[in-house]
Amino acid sequence: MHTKNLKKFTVFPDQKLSEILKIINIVGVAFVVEENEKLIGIITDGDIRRAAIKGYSLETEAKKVMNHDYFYVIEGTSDQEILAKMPKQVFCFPVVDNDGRILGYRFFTELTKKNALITGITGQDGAYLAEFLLSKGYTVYGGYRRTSNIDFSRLDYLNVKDRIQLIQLDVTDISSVYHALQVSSPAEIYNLAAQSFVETSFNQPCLSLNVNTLGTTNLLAAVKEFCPSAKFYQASTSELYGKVVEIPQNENTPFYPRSPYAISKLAAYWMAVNYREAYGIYACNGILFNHESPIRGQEFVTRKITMGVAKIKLGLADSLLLGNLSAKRDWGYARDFVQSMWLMLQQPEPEDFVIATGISTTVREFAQKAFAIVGLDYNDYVRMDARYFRPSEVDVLVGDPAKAREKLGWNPGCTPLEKLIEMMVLSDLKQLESKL
Ligand code: NAP
Ligand code: F7E
Repeated sequence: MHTKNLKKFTVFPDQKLSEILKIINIVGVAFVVEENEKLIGIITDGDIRRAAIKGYSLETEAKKVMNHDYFYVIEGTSDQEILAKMPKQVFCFPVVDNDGRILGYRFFTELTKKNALITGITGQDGAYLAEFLLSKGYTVYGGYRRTSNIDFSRLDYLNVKDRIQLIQLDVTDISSVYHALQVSSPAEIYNLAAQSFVETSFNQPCLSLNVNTLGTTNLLAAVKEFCPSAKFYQASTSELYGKVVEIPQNENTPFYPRSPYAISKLAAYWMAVNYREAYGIYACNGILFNHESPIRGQEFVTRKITMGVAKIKLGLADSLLLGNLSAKRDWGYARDFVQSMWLMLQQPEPEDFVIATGISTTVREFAQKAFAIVGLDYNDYVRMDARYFRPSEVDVLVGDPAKAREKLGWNPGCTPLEKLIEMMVLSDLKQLESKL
């Protein structure tokens, strides 16, 4: 189509829609011009459909159904140019060729789509964070490691597995770290990979240090070399406070780690701080207190209890063996907590944040509440077993989330503990019943 032919497709804003439609039916577009023939916008068959959906009558004049701000782009315009030219956020806009033919439509979200890399995608937080980032429009890359029995059950549980780009990644293998960064070119990296079970860290301290400390260092070193502008989230932990020196614990509370796990995470914490201070990497530590869910690992005390309750209720077990019932933890819901990870990476400057509910509960009370949900008394079933006591215990943890509330707008009271326990018990009952 030559430029002079375009005149055939020009209309005035006040022209009758029936006339405009005749033109649009030919090439799918009409050019809206002023009296002096200066182009002021285009109107497309898509606009007409949108107008109809919005409930306008088909008699509406062109200007009422024209694409917002008359915005369209010529094929080949770069995303940066489009964003710079865009008068305001336009949900959907047409792409035309030089002859004015509509080639298709693009969506604003495509222009701003970001890639995120999550290490430890198969874990509890990996699954919930993937779900959350997908809902925000991210392209999510998830690092998983080859084991003899790869388990994607949490991703399946949340129905996200098929929407994630899975990459083989063991954080202790620097070549796989390089590869993952290259493939995903992430704007944001969430380092959740860890040997995360405190008890195991007493038996496998070297492995815990290798994965948790060296793994984090591998990632930070690779970020510095290959994607220094990527934002980095480090999964730090309330275990850093260990033998606590003050109650509640905040971002300024001194650390006193009490297990190889906590020590490995403390070094990783400082690695993140050091890469921030030394190289200007946007690295944040999320100092998260315990957070649980129906997909929590069954070795952790909360899920061990809720699964135990479900088994006892269904006659599949007659007792539950636990260790230190007096330990106190600040327990929250993982789905609420992962949102704070993202919020940390949206701040103007990288900082560290405590994420907690501010309420501490004993293991005993947790068990009492869980048994009560199915009408049982925990005293009749819970037995103490020395095997589950730790060589050095963390007696009490309770976090002060004031900074996160104020700076991130994160709400610590999202899901009450009673609700969380009920959710976990009911989910475990359902899971077991489906196998009976
Ligand atoms: P999780 O369920 O134990 O998940 C840990 C993830 O790390 C799994 O996907 C695991 O993969 C992966 N992983 C282990 N070793 C790896 C390696 N060498 N390379 C790559 N991936 C590896 O832990 P979570 O509860 O989701 O916690 C997520 C992170 O937050 C962890 O770093 C944890 O230490 C930290 N954190 C958790 C809490 C909490 O209460 N949940 C609180 C504070 C901090 P496999 O499936 O292959 O084992
Ligand atoms: O223990 C006591 C145990 O293993 C909680 C990890 O996500 O949160 C988690 O670490 C408490 C401890 O979690 C049993 O002695 C009693 O005092 O559920 P847990 P954790 O050690 O607090 C932190 C924040 C993390 O960062 C970690 O990655 O419960 N307890 N009896 C027991 N614990 C277990 N596991 N099993 C028992 O039978």
